[in-house]
Amino acid sequence: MIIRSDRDGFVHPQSSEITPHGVYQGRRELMRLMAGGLAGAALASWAARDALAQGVARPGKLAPLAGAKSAVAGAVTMEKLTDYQDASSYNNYYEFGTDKSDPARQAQQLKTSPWTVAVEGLVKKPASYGLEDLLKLSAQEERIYRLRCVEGWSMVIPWVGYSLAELIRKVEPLGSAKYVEFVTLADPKTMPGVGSRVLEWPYVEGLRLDEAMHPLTLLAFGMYGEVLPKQNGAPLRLVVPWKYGFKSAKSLVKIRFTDQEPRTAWSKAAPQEYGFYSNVNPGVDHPRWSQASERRIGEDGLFAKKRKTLMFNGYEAQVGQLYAGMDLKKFY
Ligand SMILES: Nc1nc2c(c(=O)[nH]1)N[C@H]1C(S)=C(S)[C@@H](COP(=O)(O)O)O[C@H]1N2
Ligand SMILES: [Mo]
Repeated sequence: MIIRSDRDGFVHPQSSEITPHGVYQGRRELMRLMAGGLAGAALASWAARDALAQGVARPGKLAPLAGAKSAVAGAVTMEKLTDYQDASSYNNYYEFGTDKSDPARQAQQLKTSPWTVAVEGLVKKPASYGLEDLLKLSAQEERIYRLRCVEGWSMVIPWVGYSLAELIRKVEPLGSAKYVEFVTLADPKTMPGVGSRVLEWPYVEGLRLDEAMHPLTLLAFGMYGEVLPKQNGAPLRLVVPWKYGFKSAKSLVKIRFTDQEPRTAWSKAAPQEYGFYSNVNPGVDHPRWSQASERRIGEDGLFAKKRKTLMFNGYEAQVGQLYAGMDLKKFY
């Protein structure tokens, strides 16, 4: 099923999204920072600089992690960035509670160092990678992705990381490997949520090998020019921008190559509601609500219009071919 969202798969900003007043304020703020010699950390990345110029996002106080502007097709959008404050305080991370405000508060006890990720299963070179090795494995890029949550909201976030394909190539999957399973940390000592029965722990996600190899699939270590806040999945997470947000597993500890479709946390919890594919699809409603439109976080004023949700979250030109000939109502 091919639904053309627009001519080239690129989402063009509406003129109403460009706010001269905000730009003006942002520039004044930037000049003030530069005059005070404070611009260094704030200018860690081009997107952070851009955000500042837009008068929207405010960087936090975490270690800088900059990335070069990505050349991957579809990895950049001109849309207004979600404010850092919103992106780091309105989260889904059930290991730290089911309320959107829980993770920002409770995830601070997460211990992210030392950290290792086991890469195993059907690969020629299984290995356990320390975080430092992973950070150096490939050049860090900045990718500005829309992330669309299955619950009906979306954000635009400048992530820092590199294509998961870089790591996959290093471990050399066997011909029999067809899927990749992602397992995330489940530590009852620091994660109050893993005592609850909303989901089976650890949180598990999965991709088909070709989806995992797609250049847009990002292994992210940072956002807004800094390392990831804990509530956003520190020290590393997946970001799969054409799939509902729950595919983007946080705080990864294991990446396993298999010949069987992985059983994912959400499909185990509610198989009729959350399938393995979970592609953003305005044509397939969730059994309990429509998926045709979304609310952009930060635009939730009284008169804010909902946005139409785009096929594959607007990344159809890049990923549509992965699903050629598939019935996407069946493989939801
Ligand atoms: N380990 C883990 N990863 C997770 C989740 C979770 O509960 N646990 N929630 C998912 C869901 S439902 C969404 S929408 C995104 C939210 O990412 P954000 O909080 O950085 O916006 O993370 C995903 N990754
Ligand atoms: Mo979500």
